[in-house]
Amino acid sequence: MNQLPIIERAIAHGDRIAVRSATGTHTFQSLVAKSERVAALLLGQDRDLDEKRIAYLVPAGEQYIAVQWGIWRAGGIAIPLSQSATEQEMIYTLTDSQVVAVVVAKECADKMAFCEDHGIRLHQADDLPVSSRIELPEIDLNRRAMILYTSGTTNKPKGVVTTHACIQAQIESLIEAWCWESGDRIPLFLPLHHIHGIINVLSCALWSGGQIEAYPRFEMDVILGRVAEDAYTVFMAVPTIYVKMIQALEGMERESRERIVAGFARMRLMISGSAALPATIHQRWTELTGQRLLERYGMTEIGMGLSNPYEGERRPGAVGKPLPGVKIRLLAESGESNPGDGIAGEIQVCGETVFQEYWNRPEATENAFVDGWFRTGDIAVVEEGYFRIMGRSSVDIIKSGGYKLSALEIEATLLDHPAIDQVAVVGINDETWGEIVAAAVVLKAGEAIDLDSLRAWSKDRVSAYKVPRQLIVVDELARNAMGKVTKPAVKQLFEASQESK
Ligand code: MLC
Ligand code: AMP
Repeated sequence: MNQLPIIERAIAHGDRIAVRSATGTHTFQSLVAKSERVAALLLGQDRDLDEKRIAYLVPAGEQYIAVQWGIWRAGGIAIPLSQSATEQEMIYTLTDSQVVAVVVAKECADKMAFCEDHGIRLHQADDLPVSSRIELPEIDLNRRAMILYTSGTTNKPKGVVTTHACIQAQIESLIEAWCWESGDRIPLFLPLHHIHGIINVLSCALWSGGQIEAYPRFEMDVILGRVAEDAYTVFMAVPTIYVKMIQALEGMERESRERIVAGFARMRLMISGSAALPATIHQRWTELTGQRLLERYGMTEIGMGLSNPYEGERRPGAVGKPLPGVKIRLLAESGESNPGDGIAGEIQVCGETVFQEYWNRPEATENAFVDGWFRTGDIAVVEEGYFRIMGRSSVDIIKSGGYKLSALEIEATLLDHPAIDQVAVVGINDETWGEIVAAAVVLKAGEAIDLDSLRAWSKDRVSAYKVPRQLIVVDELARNAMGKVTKPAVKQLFEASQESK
């Protein structure tokens, strides 16, 4: 029978090692076999899941891959859940996507115990049927494969739907551009509910027959130790991780630093993306390791769009040119398409790598496109042939540690706080995190609040990276003529308070 291309390739990679993790080493063959057992578990007596949504909470490693592939092979849509999501956030994702079943690893089982109360079937990833030879459905590549939840300019995150064909196009574009090969070895420490970890690291490595070393989170000391042992040929991270590694290397005694730096220097490729890499960090990394970081630009809805070249100039502060198979235009405010060097416009994208739709939101999907081009909301210019990102058209989108956050979603949560009457959330610049979440609040009469108590209260309601890091209490929030809070004025409040410190 015809298999999905990712499975066909894994079968061909056979007994090569695909994953190293705390549970040992695992071959491609064993991943394929295990994914068949996951498919058998999910199918039960059915012949095809027919695009039913199956969510999963499984740490990075062979089990994660087997579950993702198993859902696909059974004909389901895979929805990876965030390890750091709160119960409220999980319930939102599961309800919005109308999930029918959740697959959970033993170590995450407690977090999903609430499923029973919501009528959602819970499967244990460690409890797979022994026999595996079942008839699996043939999967058309135009069927939906995955939904990733992403924040935007609306209050709640939206589900970004990609098909098997779209995922394949995203992977093949990167394999070509970055010259992935079967001898590659890469550490995987980014969260596996976002495109950076899932496509750029996990899927590209497995597609090419390379090897992943999986970590549940960014375990810097262990990973730097492995760098010194030449464990990796490729490295991909968000800018915050490069900042943290620079701080760690600078604080180290010389001998250890030199061993690690030599390991970095020998890698064939180091990439940064998901948020702007400050030119100063780009330069400092080169000074320390001799590596010229390759910065690229992407988005959940489009996969990767722009990239500095594998061969040739990797320009600090710029994100390069369109990747293979990706069509990009800049739409200037004047309505002119590709207005010419130095004139800003919105990045718009079309091609096979672009997502299909927002799950169950036809209106949002329609608004996201103009004449077939997806509107990213990111503003850029072209300078001497390279794109440079200037910022976003919405102040309500915050990028912190590589995570995209909606100021509106955080505001809606903070409004439930008993002391808060009005609130405005903004992202303010931060050397390590890119931006951090800052909240300006107007209190209800007679109430008081401080940052520590607000953080403690928020932690149970939103993921840790959405918790406010700065707080200002004001008598009123500056508003424009339409009565809307002016966020630039709120940002200025925080900037002024930082300067006065
Ligand atoms: C955590 N902390 C923060 C924070 N996150 N402080 C400010 N802002 C934030 N965003 C605090 C914690 O509360 C804690 O404080 C301390 O920092 C350490 O927390 P941690 O969770 O242990 O940090 P760490 O594990 O080092 O995580 C940092 C990170 C992680 C950078 C590894 O944030 C991460 O994995 N980010 C990647 C996200 C990603 O993959 N994005 C891609 C999206 S796809 P205390 O006081 O308790 O010590 C996309 C498209 C594309 O964007 O183009 O790729
Ligand atoms: P997400 O919605 O989480 O996929 O995040 C996508 C957003 O991350 C983009 O719309 C950009 O705003 C931002 N982004 C990704 N890569 C870069 C980069 N290299 N420079 C600046 N911003 C980036």
